[in-house]
Amino acid sequence: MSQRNTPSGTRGHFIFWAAIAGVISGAVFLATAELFALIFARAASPILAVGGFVIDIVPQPFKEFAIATFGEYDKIALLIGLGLAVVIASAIAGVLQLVRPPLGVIALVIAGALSTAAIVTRAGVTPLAFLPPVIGTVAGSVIIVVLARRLRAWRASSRAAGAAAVTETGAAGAAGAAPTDAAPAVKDVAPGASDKPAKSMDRRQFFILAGIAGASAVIVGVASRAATMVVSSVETIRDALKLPSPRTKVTVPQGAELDVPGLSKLFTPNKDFYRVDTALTVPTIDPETWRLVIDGMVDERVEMSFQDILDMGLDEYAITLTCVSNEVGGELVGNAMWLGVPLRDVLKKAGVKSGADMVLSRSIDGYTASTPLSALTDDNLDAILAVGMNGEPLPLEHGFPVRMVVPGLYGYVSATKWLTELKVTTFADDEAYWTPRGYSAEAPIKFSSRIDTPKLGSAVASGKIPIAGVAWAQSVGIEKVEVKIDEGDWMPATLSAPINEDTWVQWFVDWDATPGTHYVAVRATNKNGDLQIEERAPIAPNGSSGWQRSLVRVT
Ligand SMILES: Nc1nc2c(c(=O)[nH]1)N[C@H]1C(S)=C(S)[C@@H](COP(=O)(O)O)O[C@H]1N2
Ligand SMILES: [Mo]
Repeated sequence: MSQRNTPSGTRGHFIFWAAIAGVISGAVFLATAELFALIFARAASPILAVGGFVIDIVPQPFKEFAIATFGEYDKIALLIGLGLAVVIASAIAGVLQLVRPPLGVIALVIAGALSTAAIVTRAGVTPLAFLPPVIGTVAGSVIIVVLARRLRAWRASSRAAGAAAVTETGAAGAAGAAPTDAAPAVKDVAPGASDKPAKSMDRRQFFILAGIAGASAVIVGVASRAATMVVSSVETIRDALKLPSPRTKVTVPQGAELDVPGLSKLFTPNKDFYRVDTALTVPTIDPETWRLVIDGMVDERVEMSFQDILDMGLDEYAITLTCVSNEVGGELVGNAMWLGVPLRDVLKKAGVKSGADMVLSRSIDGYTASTPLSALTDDNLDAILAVGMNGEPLPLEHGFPVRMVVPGLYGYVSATKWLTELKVTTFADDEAYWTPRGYSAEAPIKFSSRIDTPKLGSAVASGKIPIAGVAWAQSVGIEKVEVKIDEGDWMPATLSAPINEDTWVQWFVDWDATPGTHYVAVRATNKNGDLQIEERAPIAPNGSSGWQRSLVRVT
Protein backbone atom coordinates (compact mmCIF):
# COMPACT_ATOMS: atom_id res chain seq x y z
CA MET A 1 0.00 0.00 0.00
CA SER A 2 1.65 3.18 -1.15
CA GLN A 3 -0.65 5.62 0.63
CA ARG A 4 -1.92 5.76 4.14
CA ASN A 5 -5.65 5.71 4.21
CA THR A 6 -7.96 7.58 6.52
CA PRO A 7 -11.59 6.67 6.67
CA SER A 8 -12.57 9.69 4.50
CA GLY A 9 -9.82 9.44 1.93
CA THR A 10 -6.18 9.07 1.15
CA ARG A 11 -3.37 11.43 1.91
CA GLY A 12 -3.55 12.37 -1.76
CA HIS A 13 -7.06 13.53 -1.08
CA PHE A 14 -5.77 16.32 1.21
CA ILE A 15 -2.93 17.11 -1.18
CA PHE A 16 -5.57 17.63 -3.88
CA TRP A 17 -7.59 20.04 -1.71
CA ALA A 18 -4.40 21.85 -0.72
CA ALA A 19 -3.67 22.38 -4.40
CA ILE A 20 -7.20 23.70 -4.89
CA ALA A 21 -6.73 26.02 -1.89
CA GLY A 22 -3.53 27.27 -3.49
CA VAL A 23 -5.28 27.96 -6.79
CA ILE A 24 -8.05 29.82 -4.94
CA SER A 25 -5.45 31.91 -3.10
CA GLY A 26 -3.75 32.71 -6.39
CA ALA A 27 -7.13 33.75 -7.82
CA VAL A 28 -7.78 35.96 -4.78
CA PHE A 29 -4.37 37.55 -5.28
CA LEU A 30 -5.04 38.32 -8.93
CA ALA A 31 -8.65 39.45 -8.43
CA THR A 32 -7.74 41.79 -5.57
CA ALA A 33 -4.93 43.25 -7.64
CA GLU A 34 -7.31 43.75 -10.59
CA LEU A 35 -9.83 45.52 -8.36
CA PHE A 36 -7.23 47.90 -6.92
CA ALA A 37 -5.68 48.37 -10.34
CA LEU A 38 -9.06 49.64 -11.50
CA ILE A 39 -9.11 52.13 -8.62
CA PHE A 40 -5.47 53.25 -8.36
CA ALA A 41 -3.52 52.47 -11.48
CA ARG A 42 -4.97 50.82 -14.52
CA ALA A 43 -1.58 49.65 -15.77
CA ALA A 44 -1.02 47.67 -12.58
CA SER A 45 -2.64 44.34 -13.49
CA PRO A 46 -0.12 41.67 -12.35
CA ILE A 47 -0.97 39.16 -15.07
CA LEU A 48 -0.74 41.75 -17.86
CA ALA A 49 2.42 43.31 -16.44
CA VAL A 50 4.11 39.91 -16.17
CA GLY A 51 2.85 39.14 -19.68
CA GLY A 52 4.36 42.38 -20.93
CA PHE A 53 7.58 41.56 -19.12
CA VAL A 54 7.70 38.12 -20.76
CA ILE A 55 7.13 39.69 -24.18
CA ASP A 56 9.99 42.09 -23.49
CA ILE A 57 12.52 39.49 -22.38
CA VAL A 58 11.66 36.57 -24.66
CA PRO A 59 14.36 36.18 -27.33
CA GLN A 60 13.43 37.09 -30.89
CA PRO A 61 13.55 33.49 -32.29
CA PHE A 62 11.10 32.40 -29.63
CA LYS A 63 8.79 35.31 -30.47
CA GLU A 64 8.94 34.32 -34.13
CA PHE A 65 8.18 30.74 -33.19
CA ALA A 66 5.19 31.92 -31.15
CA ILE A 67 3.88 34.05 -33.99
CA ALA A 68 4.45 31.23 -36.50
CA THR A 69 2.64 28.75 -34.27
CA PHE A 70 -0.20 30.86 -32.89
CA GLY A 71 -0.41 33.59 -35.53
CA GLU A 72 -2.47 36.54 -34.37
CA TYR A 73 -3.44 34.52 -31.31
CA ASP A 74 0.12 34.70 -29.98
CA LYS A 75 -0.84 37.10 -27.18
CA ILE A 76 -3.82 34.98 -26.19
CA ALA A 77 -1.56 31.93 -26.22
CA LEU A 78 0.86 33.77 -23.96
CA LEU A 79 -1.92 34.71 -21.55
CA ILE A 80 -3.26 31.15 -21.50
CA GLY A 81 0.29 29.89 -20.91
CA LEU A 82 0.72 32.41 -18.09
CA GLY A 83 -2.65 31.43 -16.65
CA LEU A 84 -1.61 27.76 -16.62
CA ALA A 85 1.69 28.69 -14.99
CA VAL A 86 -0.21 30.64 -12.33
CA VAL A 87 -2.54 27.69 -11.71
CA ILE A 88 0.34 25.21 -11.39
CA ALA A 89 2.50 27.52 -9.26
CA SER A 90 -0.32 28.40 -6.91
CA ALA A 91 -1.36 24.74 -6.63
CA ILE A 92 2.20 23.94 -5.58
CA ALA A 93 2.13 26.85 -3.12
CA GLY A 94 -1.10 25.45 -1.66
CA VAL A 95 0.46 22.00 -1.15
CA LEU A 96 3.59 23.54 0.35
CA GLN A 97 1.47 25.54 2.77
CA LEU A 98 -0.23 22.34 3.89
CA VAL A 99 2.84 20.17 4.35
CA ARG A 100 5.65 22.70 4.99
CA PRO A 101 4.10 25.93 6.29
CA PRO A 102 4.90 28.74 5.75
CA LEU A 103 6.57 27.77 2.46
CA GLY A 104 3.31 28.36 0.56
CA VAL A 105 3.00 31.93 1.81
CA ILE A 106 6.65 32.53 1.06
CA ALA A 107 6.11 31.30 -2.51
CA LEU A 108 3.11 33.60 -2.88
CA VAL A 109 4.98 36.59 -1.49
CA ILE A 110 7.86 35.93 -3.88
CA ALA A 111 5.39 35.80 -6.80
CA GLY A 112 3.81 39.02 -5.53
CA ALA A 113 7.20 40.72 -5.26
CA LEU A 114 8.15 39.63 -8.78
CA SER A 115 4.92 40.91 -10.27
CA THR A 116 5.26 44.16 -8.32
CA ALA A 117 8.73 44.54 -9.80
CA ALA A 118 7.34 43.81 -13.28
CA ILE A 119 4.68 46.49 -12.76
CA VAL A 120 6.72 49.32 -11.28
CA THR A 121 9.49 48.97 -13.84
CA ARG A 122 7.12 49.36 -16.78
CA ALA A 123 7.22 52.69 -18.56
CA GLY A 124 4.67 55.34 -17.68
CA VAL A 125 3.29 53.79 -14.49
CA THR A 126 1.84 55.99 -11.78
CA PRO A 127 3.48 56.17 -8.33
CA LEU A 128 0.62 54.16 -6.83
CA ALA A 129 1.06 51.24 -9.24
CA PHE A 130 2.79 49.17 -6.55
CA LEU A 131 -0.39 49.15 -4.44
CA PRO A 132 -2.54 46.64 -6.42
CA PRO A 133 0.00 43.78 -6.46
CA VAL A 134 0.98 44.44 -2.83
CA ILE A 135 -2.63 44.45 -1.58
CA GLY A 136 -3.26 41.40 -3.79
CA THR A 137 -0.33 39.58 -2.21
CA VAL A 138 -1.61 40.33 1.27
CA ALA A 139 -5.12 39.11 0.38
CA GLY A 140 -3.79 35.94 -1.29
CA SER A 141 -1.49 35.22 1.67
CA VAL A 142 -4.32 35.56 4.18
CA ILE A 143 -6.47 33.17 2.16
CA ILE A 144 -3.74 30.56 1.70
CA VAL A 145 -2.94 30.61 5.44
CA VAL A 146 -6.58 30.36 6.48
CA LEU A 147 -7.45 27.63 3.99
CA ALA A 148 -4.40 25.54 4.86
CA ARG A 149 -5.24 25.86 8.55
CA ARG A 150 -8.81 24.71 7.88
CA LEU A 151 -7.51 21.84 5.81
CA ARG A 152 -5.16 20.72 8.59
CA ALA A 153 -7.99 20.87 11.08
CA TRP A 154 -10.08 18.71 8.77
CA ARG A 155 -7.19 16.27 8.29
CA ALA A 156 -6.53 16.11 12.01
CA SER A 157 -10.13 15.43 12.94
CA SER A 158 -10.40 12.97 10.10
CA ARG A 159 -7.36 11.11 11.45
CA ALA A 160 -8.68 11.23 14.96
CA ALA A 161 -11.95 9.80 13.72
CA GLY A 162 -9.98 7.16 11.83
CA ALA A 163 -7.95 6.34 14.91
CA ALA A 164 -11.11 6.08 16.96
CA ALA A 165 -12.55 3.73 14.35
CA VAL A 166 -9.32 1.76 14.40
CA THR A 167 -9.37 1.33 18.16
CA GLU A 168 -12.98 0.26 17.95
CA THR A 169 -12.41 -2.39 15.29
CA GLY A 170 -9.00 -3.43 16.56
CA ALA A 171 -7.30 -3.00 13.18
CA ALA A 172 -3.84 -1.44 13.43
CA GLY A 173 -1.54 0.90 11.54
CA ALA A 174 -4.09 2.60 9.35
CA ALA A 175 -3.90 6.12 10.70
CA GLY A 176 -0.20 6.77 11.20
CA ALA A 177 0.98 10.28 10.48
CA ALA A 178 4.33 11.37 9.14
CA PRO A 179 6.35 13.04 11.91
CA THR A 180 6.57 16.28 9.96
CA ASP A 181 2.89 16.97 9.76
CA ALA A 182 1.97 15.38 13.04
CA ALA A 183 2.82 18.53 14.98
CA PRO A 184 0.47 20.98 13.25
CA ALA A 185 -2.15 18.28 13.04
CA VAL A 186 -2.15 17.79 16.76
CA LYS A 187 -2.10 21.51 17.41
CA ASP A 188 -5.09 22.06 15.16
CA VAL A 189 -7.27 19.47 16.81
CA ALA A 190 -10.08 21.22 18.58
CA PRO A 191 -11.43 19.84 21.82
CA GLY A 192 -13.87 17.11 20.98
CA ALA A 193 -12.48 16.82 17.46
CA SER A 194 -12.03 13.09 17.71
CA ASP A 195 -15.52 12.28 16.61
CA LYS A 196 -17.29 12.23 13.26
CA PRO A 197 -19.40 15.40 13.71
CA ALA A 198 -16.19 17.40 14.32
CA LYS A 199 -14.64 16.01 11.19
CA SER A 200 -17.57 16.93 9.00
CA MET A 201 -17.67 20.37 10.66
CA ASP A 202 -14.00 20.96 9.78
CA ARG A 203 -14.57 19.73 6.27
CA ARG A 204 -17.61 21.92 5.86
CA GLN A 205 -15.74 24.97 7.13
CA PHE A 206 -12.98 24.36 4.63
CA PHE A 207 -15.43 24.06 1.76
CA ILE A 208 -17.46 27.09 2.78
CA LEU A 209 -14.37 29.28 3.04
CA ALA A 210 -12.87 27.92 -0.15
CA GLY A 211 -16.17 28.37 -1.96
CA ILE A 212 -16.66 31.95 -0.82
CA ALA A 213 -13.06 32.92 -1.58
CA GLY A 214 -13.10 31.23 -4.97
CA ALA A 215 -16.45 32.62 -6.06
CA SER A 216 -15.62 36.17 -4.91
CA ALA A 217 -12.28 36.00 -6.69
CA VAL A 218 -13.94 34.99 -9.95
CA ILE A 219 -16.68 37.63 -9.70
CA VAL A 220 -14.43 40.49 -8.57
CA GLY A 221 -11.64 39.55 -10.96
CA VAL A 222 -13.80 39.24 -14.04
CA ALA A 223 -15.83 42.37 -13.25
CA SER A 224 -12.73 44.46 -12.53
CA ARG A 225 -10.94 43.31 -15.66
CA ALA A 226 -14.03 44.00 -17.78
CA ALA A 227 -14.43 47.48 -16.25
CA THR A 228 -10.75 48.22 -16.81
CA MET A 229 -11.06 47.17 -20.44
CA VAL A 230 -14.05 49.45 -21.02
CA VAL A 231 -12.28 52.38 -19.38
CA SER A 232 -9.07 51.83 -21.28
CA SER A 233 -10.88 51.44 -24.59
CA VAL A 234 -12.57 54.84 -24.11
CA GLU A 235 -9.22 56.21 -22.96
CA THR A 236 -7.67 54.91 -26.17
CA ILE A 237 -10.44 56.55 -28.18
CA ARG A 238 -9.87 59.82 -26.32
CA ASP A 239 -6.10 59.66 -26.80
CA ALA A 240 -6.56 59.13 -30.53
CA LEU A 241 -9.14 61.92 -30.85
CA LYS A 242 -7.95 64.97 -32.76
CA LEU A 243 -10.20 67.96 -32.10
CA PRO A 244 -10.52 70.54 -34.88
CA SER A 245 -8.44 73.68 -34.37
CA PRO A 246 -10.27 76.61 -32.81
CA ARG A 247 -11.68 79.18 -35.22
CA THR A 248 -10.88 81.94 -32.76
CA LYS A 249 -8.15 81.81 -30.15
CA VAL A 250 -8.00 83.64 -26.85
CA THR A 251 -5.23 86.23 -26.76
CA VAL A 252 -3.27 85.87 -23.58
CA PRO A 253 -1.84 89.36 -22.99
CA GLN A 254 1.75 90.11 -22.07
CA GLY A 255 2.13 90.06 -18.32
CA ALA A 256 -0.79 87.66 -17.79
CA GLU A 257 1.43 85.23 -15.91
CA LEU A 258 3.63 86.41 -13.06
CA ASP A 259 6.85 84.64 -12.27
CA VAL A 260 6.63 84.10 -8.52
CA PRO A 261 7.69 80.77 -6.97
CA GLY A 262 4.77 79.09 -5.22
CA LEU A 263 2.13 81.04 -7.17
CA SER A 264 -0.58 79.07 -9.01
CA LYS A 265 0.00 78.71 -12.73
CA LEU A 266 -2.21 80.95 -14.86
CA PHE A 267 -3.67 77.82 -16.50
CA THR A 268 -4.12 74.90 -14.15
CA PRO A 269 -2.63 71.76 -15.75
CA ASN A 270 -5.32 69.10 -16.28
CA LYS A 271 -3.61 66.64 -13.99
CA ASP A 272 -3.68 69.21 -11.15
CA PHE A 273 -7.19 70.50 -11.85
CA TYR A 274 -9.49 69.90 -8.89
CA ARG A 275 -12.12 67.24 -9.39
CA VAL A 276 -15.50 67.26 -7.69
CA ASP A 277 -18.35 64.94 -8.59
CA THR A 278 -20.66 62.29 -7.22
CA ALA A 279 -19.42 59.61 -9.63
CA LEU A 280 -18.05 56.54 -7.84
CA THR A 281 -16.38 55.39 -11.04
CA VAL A 282 -15.63 57.76 -13.88
CA PRO A 283 -18.28 57.39 -16.61
CA THR A 284 -16.84 56.11 -19.87
CA ILE A 285 -18.61 57.39 -22.95
CA ASP A 286 -17.68 56.60 -26.53
CA PRO A 287 -18.11 59.86 -28.49
CA GLU A 288 -19.35 57.79 -31.46
CA THR A 289 -22.46 56.76 -29.55
CA TRP A 290 -22.80 59.91 -27.41
CA ARG A 291 -25.95 61.96 -27.99
CA LEU A 292 -27.11 65.22 -26.50
CA VAL A 293 -30.88 65.56 -26.21
CA ILE A 294 -32.38 69.05 -25.96
CA ASP A 295 -35.98 68.77 -24.84
CA GLY A 296 -38.56 70.12 -22.41
CA MET A 297 -40.05 73.53 -23.19
CA VAL A 298 -38.70 73.68 -26.73
CA ASP A 299 -40.25 74.10 -30.15
CA GLU A 300 -38.61 70.93 -31.35
CA ARG A 301 -36.75 68.15 -29.54
CA VAL A 302 -33.22 68.03 -30.92
CA GLU A 303 -30.61 65.31 -30.77
CA MET A 304 -27.00 66.14 -31.45
CA SER A 305 -24.03 63.87 -32.05
CA PHE A 306 -20.45 64.64 -31.08
CA GLN A 307 -19.73 65.40 -34.72
CA ASP A 308 -22.70 67.84 -34.79
CA ILE A 309 -21.04 69.77 -31.95
CA LEU A 310 -17.67 69.82 -33.73
CA ASP A 311 -19.38 70.90 -36.95
CA MET A 312 -20.73 74.03 -35.24
CA GLY A 313 -17.13 75.26 -35.18
CA LEU A 314 -15.05 75.38 -32.03
CA ASP A 315 -13.71 78.47 -30.29
CA GLU A 316 -11.40 78.95 -27.34
CA TYR A 317 -12.74 80.24 -24.02
CA ALA A 318 -10.63 80.97 -20.95
CA ILE A 319 -12.84 80.44 -17.90
CA THR A 320 -12.04 79.89 -14.23
CA LEU A 321 -14.16 77.17 -12.63
CA THR A 322 -15.02 77.28 -8.91
CA CYS A 323 -16.68 74.80 -6.59
CA VAL A 324 -19.26 75.92 -4.04
CA SER A 325 -17.38 73.71 -1.55
CA ASN A 326 -14.28 75.86 -1.86
CA GLU A 327 -13.44 77.19 1.59
CA VAL A 328 -11.78 80.57 1.97
CA GLY A 329 -8.21 79.97 0.81
CA GLY A 330 -9.19 76.57 -0.65
CA GLU A 331 -8.00 74.61 -3.66
CA LEU A 332 -11.34 73.89 -5.40
CA VAL A 333 -10.81 76.48 -8.11
CA GLY A 334 -8.93 76.18 -11.39
CA ASN A 335 -8.46 77.99 -14.64
CA ALA A 336 -8.54 76.31 -18.05
CA MET A 337 -8.55 77.09 -21.74
CA TRP A 338 -11.71 75.39 -22.89
CA LEU A 339 -12.59 74.51 -26.47
CA GLY A 340 -16.28 74.54 -27.23
CA VAL A 341 -19.44 76.06 -28.61
CA PRO A 342 -21.80 78.67 -27.11
CA LEU A 343 -24.78 77.14 -25.32
CA ARG A 344 -27.04 79.87 -26.67
CA ASP A 345 -26.42 78.54 -30.21
CA VAL A 346 -27.13 74.98 -29.08
CA LEU A 347 -30.40 76.01 -27.43
CA LYS A 348 -31.40 77.98 -30.52
CA LYS A 349 -31.45 74.73 -32.52
CA ALA A 350 -34.35 73.51 -30.38
CA GLY A 351 -36.03 76.89 -29.90
CA VAL A 352 -36.83 77.86 -26.32
CA LYS A 353 -40.51 78.39 -25.47
CA SER A 354 -41.53 81.42 -23.44
CA GLY A 355 -42.22 80.81 -19.77
CA ALA A 356 -39.07 78.72 -19.26
CA ASP A 357 -36.52 80.07 -16.79
CA MET A 358 -34.17 77.15 -16.17
CA VAL A 359 -32.17 74.49 -17.97
CA LEU A 360 -31.82 71.21 -16.14
CA SER A 361 -28.65 69.62 -17.47
CA ARG A 362 -28.27 65.90 -16.94
CA SER A 363 -25.21 63.69 -16.84
CA ILE A 364 -25.07 60.08 -18.01
CA ASP A 365 -24.93 59.02 -14.35
CA GLY A 366 -28.14 60.85 -13.49
CA TYR A 367 -26.51 63.90 -11.89
CA THR A 368 -28.38 67.13 -12.65
CA ALA A 369 -27.71 70.87 -12.38
CA SER A 370 -30.17 73.76 -12.59
CA THR A 371 -28.87 76.76 -14.52
CA PRO A 372 -30.89 79.95 -15.02
CA LEU A 373 -31.93 80.05 -18.68
CA SER A 374 -30.89 83.71 -18.84
CA ALA A 375 -27.25 82.77 -18.11
CA LEU A 376 -27.27 80.39 -21.07
CA THR A 377 -28.91 82.72 -23.59
CA ASP A 378 -27.13 85.97 -22.60
CA ASP A 379 -25.19 87.26 -25.62
CA ASN A 380 -22.60 88.78 -23.32
CA LEU A 381 -21.85 85.65 -21.32
CA ASP A 382 -19.74 82.81 -22.66
CA ALA A 383 -21.72 79.83 -21.36
CA ILE A 384 -20.39 76.90 -23.36
CA LEU A 385 -20.45 73.21 -24.12
CA ALA A 386 -16.80 72.25 -23.81
CA VAL A 387 -15.10 69.38 -25.62
CA GLY A 388 -11.49 70.45 -25.03
CA MET A 389 -9.52 71.46 -21.96
CA ASN A 390 -6.05 73.00 -22.09
CA GLY A 391 -5.27 71.75 -25.58
CA GLU A 392 -6.65 68.20 -25.31
CA PRO A 393 -10.01 66.49 -25.39
CA LEU A 394 -11.64 66.68 -21.95
CA PRO A 395 -9.99 64.20 -19.60
CA LEU A 396 -12.37 61.35 -18.67
CA GLU A 397 -12.69 62.62 -15.10
CA HIS A 398 -13.48 66.14 -16.30
CA GLY A 399 -16.50 65.10 -18.35
CA PHE A 400 -15.40 63.44 -21.61
CA PRO A 401 -16.69 63.87 -24.22
CA VAL A 402 -18.85 66.96 -23.50
CA ARG A 403 -19.49 69.11 -20.43
CA MET A 404 -20.91 72.53 -19.62
CA VAL A 405 -18.94 75.53 -18.37
CA VAL A 406 -20.67 78.76 -17.37
CA PRO A 407 -18.65 81.77 -16.18
CA GLY A 408 -19.77 83.17 -12.84
CA LEU A 409 -21.83 80.22 -11.56
CA TYR A 410 -20.59 77.57 -9.15
CA GLY A 411 -19.89 74.21 -10.79
CA TYR A 412 -22.78 72.39 -9.13
CA VAL A 413 -25.35 74.63 -10.84
CA SER A 414 -23.65 74.91 -14.21
CA ALA A 415 -20.70 72.66 -15.06
CA THR A 416 -22.36 69.28 -15.70
CA LYS A 417 -19.84 66.71 -16.88
CA TRP A 418 -20.60 63.68 -19.11
CA LEU A 419 -23.56 65.72 -20.33
CA THR A 420 -26.43 63.89 -22.05
CA GLU A 421 -29.49 66.13 -21.79
CA LEU A 422 -30.52 69.76 -21.63
CA LYS A 423 -34.10 70.02 -20.44
CA VAL A 424 -35.58 73.48 -20.81
CA THR A 425 -37.91 73.91 -17.84
CA THR A 426 -38.68 76.12 -14.82
CA PHE A 427 -37.32 76.34 -11.28
CA ALA A 428 -40.90 75.80 -10.14
CA ASP A 429 -41.20 72.47 -11.95
CA ASP A 430 -37.77 70.89 -11.64
CA GLU A 431 -35.09 70.45 -9.06
CA ALA A 432 -31.40 69.58 -9.49
CA TYR A 433 -29.31 67.01 -7.60
CA TRP A 434 -28.03 69.34 -4.85
CA THR A 435 -31.20 71.38 -4.32
CA PRO A 436 -32.94 68.98 -1.89
CA ARG A 437 -29.55 68.37 -0.27
CA GLY A 438 -29.12 71.77 1.33
CA TYR A 439 -27.72 73.89 -1.50
CA SER A 440 -29.37 76.81 -3.27
CA ALA A 441 -31.05 76.24 -6.61
CA GLU A 442 -29.24 79.30 -7.95
CA ALA A 443 -25.65 80.06 -6.98
CA PRO A 444 -23.54 82.83 -8.52
CA ILE A 445 -19.87 82.62 -7.51
CA LYS A 446 -18.95 84.86 -4.57
CA PHE A 447 -15.82 86.57 -5.85
CA SER A 448 -12.77 85.88 -3.77
CA SER A 449 -9.01 86.08 -3.37
CA ARG A 450 -6.45 83.54 -2.16
CA ILE A 451 -2.91 83.65 -0.82
CA ASP A 452 -0.75 81.00 -2.51
CA THR A 453 2.60 81.95 -1.02
CA PRO A 454 3.86 81.97 1.69
CA LYS A 455 1.85 78.92 2.62
CA LEU A 456 -0.36 79.07 5.70
CA GLY A 457 1.60 78.20 8.82
CA SER A 458 4.87 77.95 6.92
CA ALA A 459 8.17 79.32 8.14
CA VAL A 460 10.09 81.67 5.84
CA ALA A 461 13.46 83.37 6.15
CA SER A 462 13.38 87.09 6.88
CA GLY A 463 14.18 89.56 4.13
CA LYS A 464 12.42 90.53 0.91
CA ILE A 465 9.86 87.90 -0.05
CA PRO A 466 6.81 88.12 -2.28
CA ILE A 467 3.30 87.50 -1.02
CA ALA A 468 1.29 86.28 -3.99
CA GLY A 469 -1.91 84.57 -4.97
CA VAL A 470 -4.94 84.62 -7.23
CA ALA A 471 -8.29 86.42 -7.23
CA TRP A 472 -11.42 85.72 -9.27
CA ALA A 473 -14.71 87.45 -10.03
CA GLN A 474 -15.95 85.53 -13.07
CA SER A 475 -18.11 87.55 -15.49
CA VAL A 476 -17.28 90.82 -13.69
CA GLY A 477 -13.50 90.96 -13.33
CA ILE A 478 -11.10 91.89 -10.54
CA GLU A 479 -10.37 95.59 -10.11
CA LYS A 480 -8.09 95.58 -7.09
CA VAL A 481 -6.44 93.23 -4.60
CA GLU A 482 -5.17 94.51 -1.28
CA VAL A 483 -2.92 92.94 1.30
CA LYS A 484 -2.61 93.77 4.95
CA ILE A 485 0.22 92.69 7.23
CA ASP A 486 -0.54 92.55 10.95
CA GLU A 487 -2.24 95.83 11.92
CA GLY A 488 -0.79 97.79 9.01
CA ASP A 489 -2.68 99.56 6.24
CA TRP A 490 -4.19 97.75 3.28
CA MET A 491 -1.58 97.83 0.52
CA PRO A 492 -2.56 97.51 -3.15
CA ALA A 493 -1.11 94.43 -4.83
CA THR A 494 0.27 94.37 -8.36
CA LEU A 495 -2.10 92.44 -10.65
CA SER A 496 -1.25 90.32 -13.65
CA ALA A 497 -2.76 91.45 -16.96
CA PRO A 498 -6.22 89.83 -17.00
CA ILE A 499 -7.04 87.51 -19.91
CA ASN A 500 -10.70 88.46 -19.60
CA GLU A 501 -13.30 88.95 -16.88
CA ASP A 502 -14.00 85.22 -16.60
CA THR A 503 -10.52 84.17 -15.51
CA TRP A 504 -8.66 84.70 -12.30
CA VAL A 505 -5.82 87.16 -12.04
CA GLN A 506 -2.57 86.68 -10.21
CA TRP A 507 -1.39 89.27 -7.69
CA PHE A 508 1.68 89.94 -5.58
CA VAL A 509 3.18 92.39 -3.12
CA ASP A 510 6.80 92.60 -2.06
CA TRP A 511 7.23 92.17 1.64
CA ASP A 512 10.21 92.96 3.80
CA ALA A 513 9.64 90.20 6.29
CA THR A 514 10.94 90.75 9.81
CA PRO A 515 11.45 87.86 12.25
CA GLY A 516 8.40 86.89 14.25
CA THR A 517 4.85 85.72 13.62
CA HIS A 518 2.77 87.78 11.19
CA TYR A 519 -0.78 87.87 9.99
CA VAL A 520 -1.22 88.32 6.27
CA ALA A 521 -4.72 89.15 5.02
CA VAL A 522 -6.06 89.60 1.49
CA ARG A 523 -9.22 91.06 -0.02
CA ALA A 524 -10.37 91.89 -3.52
CA THR A 525 -12.60 94.47 -5.15
CA ASN A 526 -14.47 93.61 -8.33
CA LYS A 527 -14.98 95.79 -11.38
CA ASN A 528 -18.43 96.82 -10.13
CA GLY A 529 -16.64 98.43 -7.21
CA ASP A 530 -17.90 95.90 -4.66
CA LEU A 531 -15.54 94.89 -1.87
CA GLN A 532 -15.15 91.16 -1.19
CA ILE A 533 -17.49 90.09 1.65
CA GLU A 534 -15.58 90.17 4.95
CA GLU A 535 -18.09 88.17 6.92
CA ARG A 536 -17.31 84.46 7.12
CA ALA A 537 -19.92 82.13 5.65
CA PRO A 538 -19.85 78.34 5.42
CA ILE A 539 -19.98 76.64 2.01
CA ALA A 540 -23.66 75.65 2.36
CA PRO A 541 -26.06 76.76 1.04
CA ASN A 542 -24.41 78.97 -1.59
CA GLY A 543 -20.66 79.29 -1.09
CA SER A 544 -18.15 80.47 1.47
CA SER A 545 -17.20 84.08 2.05
CA GLY A 546 -14.64 85.93 4.14
CA TRP A 547 -11.18 87.44 3.81
CA GLN A 548 -8.36 84.96 4.01
CA ARG A 549 -6.01 85.58 6.92
CA SER A 550 -2.83 83.57 6.98
CA LEU A 551 -0.31 83.11 9.75
CA VAL A 552 3.33 83.28 8.61
CA ARG A 553 6.34 82.57 10.78
CA VAL A 554 9.47 84.48 9.79
CA THR A 555 12.80 83.27 11.14
N1 LIG B 1 -21.93 64.73 -13.87
C1 LIG B 1 -21.51 65.55 -12.91
N2 LIG B 1 -21.08 66.78 -13.25
C2 LIG B 1 -20.63 67.63 -12.31
C3 LIG B 1 -20.61 67.25 -10.96
C4 LIG B 1 -21.08 65.96 -10.62
O1 LIG B 1 -21.11 65.55 -9.44
N3 LIG B 1 -21.50 65.13 -11.62
N4 LIG B 1 -20.14 68.13 -10.02
C5 LIG B 1 -20.14 69.54 -10.35
C6 LIG B 1 -19.35 70.32 -9.42
S1 LIG B 1 -19.94 70.45 -7.82
C7 LIG B 1 -18.24 71.01 -9.80
S2 LIG B 1 -17.50 72.10 -8.77
C8 LIG B 1 -17.64 70.80 -11.14
C9 LIG B 1 -16.20 70.37 -11.01
O2 LIG B 1 -15.66 70.10 -12.26
P1 LIG B 1 -14.25 69.41 -12.34
O3 LIG B 1 -14.33 68.14 -11.57
O4 LIG B 1 -13.95 69.21 -13.79
O5 LIG B 1 -13.27 70.36 -11.70
O6 LIG B 1 -18.32 69.80 -11.87
C10 LIG B 1 -19.72 69.84 -11.77
N5 LIG B 1 -20.22 68.86 -12.68
MO1 LIG C 1 -18.76 71.99 -6.83
